[in-house]
Amino acid sequence: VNFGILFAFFLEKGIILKLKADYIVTMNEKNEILLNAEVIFDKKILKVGYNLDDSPAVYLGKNSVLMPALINNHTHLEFSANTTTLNYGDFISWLNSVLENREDLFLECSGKCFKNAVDEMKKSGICAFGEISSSGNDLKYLTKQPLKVIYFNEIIGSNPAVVDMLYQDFLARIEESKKYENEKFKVAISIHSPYSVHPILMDKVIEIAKKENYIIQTHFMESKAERKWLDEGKGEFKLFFEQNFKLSKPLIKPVEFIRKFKDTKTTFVHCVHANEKELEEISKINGYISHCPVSNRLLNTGLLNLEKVKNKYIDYTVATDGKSSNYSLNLFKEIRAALLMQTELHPKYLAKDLLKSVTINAAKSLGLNNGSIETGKDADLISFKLPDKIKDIENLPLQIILHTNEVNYLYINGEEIN
Ligand code: MCF
Ligand code: FE
Repeated sequence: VNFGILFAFFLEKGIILKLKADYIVTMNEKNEILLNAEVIFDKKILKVGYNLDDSPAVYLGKNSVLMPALINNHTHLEFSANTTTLNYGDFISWLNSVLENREDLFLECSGKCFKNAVDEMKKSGICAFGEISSSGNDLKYLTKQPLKVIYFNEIIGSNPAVVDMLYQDFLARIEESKKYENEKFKVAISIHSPYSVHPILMDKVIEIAKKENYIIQTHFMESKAERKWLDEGKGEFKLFFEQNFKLSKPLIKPVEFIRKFKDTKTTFVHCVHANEKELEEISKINGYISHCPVSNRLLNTGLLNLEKVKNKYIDYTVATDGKSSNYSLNLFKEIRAALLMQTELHPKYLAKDLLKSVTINAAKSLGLNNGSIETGKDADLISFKLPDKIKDIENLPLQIILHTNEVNYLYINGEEIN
C-alpha cells in the first residue's frame, strides 16, 4: 500500500461522515422533507436517503433537523462597529449620518470587530456570505476565517471629474482581492446604485464583470426619495446631491440602468419602490432580488411586495444588509422578521419560500454549488433541534423559523466549523 497516495486521497476527499436526523430538509427541486433519513458526505454530498449502507450513522438526536447551511447574500461588514451611531427612521437622515461617520466607523472596525461579525453569522448557521467592500479594509480578515465569501468590490462616484481616479482605485482593489481567490473566496463587483454611480463608470465596470465572469450586486429603488429623484429629478435627493456632490440632475433612467446588467448575473438589493415595469426588466435579464426587511424597516423605506416579485418569477433571497442598518447579522432572526412583516402572505407557505430564499436561491445568486442536500453539492450543512416533535410536517418550515436562533453543528465542505 502506498501510504503517501492514501493520505493524499483523504486530504482530497476529506473524511467520510454519515449523519442521521429526524427531519432532513433537502431544498431540492421537489422541496422534499425526509423523516429519519441519512446523509453521507465527504467534501461533497455523496448520498441522501433511507438506510443507505451498513456503516454506523451519527444520530443527531430527538427532534433534530438537518438542512443546507444558510447563505447571507448581502452584508457590509466594514460597518460592523456601528450599534448606536447611525441615524435610523429616515433614509436621507441615515445617508447623511453615514457620510458623517463612515471614516470613524471604518477605523473602529478591525480584527476583533470583524471577528464578532463573522462569529455571529457562524453561530446562526451561515456558511457563506456576499460582502460589499467599499474600502478594502475587510479583505485581510475575510481571507483568514472559515466561511465562504463572495467579495463584492464596490464602485461609487457620480462626479465625471474624478471618475478616472475612482476607477483606478477600484481596479487596484480588484487586483488586491484577486490575490486571495480560492475555493472559499471569490471576487465580484458591486455598483452601488443608479443614483450614485456615473454611467461611464458603470459601463467600464460591467465590461470587466462580463470579461471576468464576476457576479454583480447593486442597490436599487430602496427609498421613495430615490424613486422621485430618478423619475423627476426632484425630492429629498435634490438638496442632498446639490449640497454634497454638486449634482443637479439624475444620472440615468431606472429601466436603462437595469438593462445595462443584461448578460451578467446580478442581484438587485431592496427594490422596495421598483414598479411593475422594472420588475419585468429584472425578470427578463434573470436578475435576483435581495430582500432586507429589517434594514428597510429601520431606514423606514417601506416593505417589498413579495407577491409582485413572485408573480414576475424572480427568485428572491433574504439578507441582513450590514450593521449599518441592522442590529444583527443572524439570518434566522432576519427571516423571522420577514415572516412577521409580510402580513399579506400565508405564514406556512411564506415560511417555505423564506427557507428557500436563504439557501438554494441565495446559492444560485452567488454562483455557489450548495444550498440544497443533493448528491454532488458541497457538503455545507447545519443541524439544530426543535423544542418538540412536529405533528403535521407541513408546519416544519414555519416552526424552524419561529424556534431557531443558533445551530448545534455547521459543516462547510464537509468539515465541522467550531
Ligand atoms: O444597503 C444599505 C442601505 N443602502 C445603501 N447603502 C448601504 C447600506 N448599508 C451600507 N451601505 C453603504 C454603501 O455600500 O453605505 C454607503 C455605500 O458605501 C452609502 S453611500 C455614501
Ligand atoms: Fe446594502
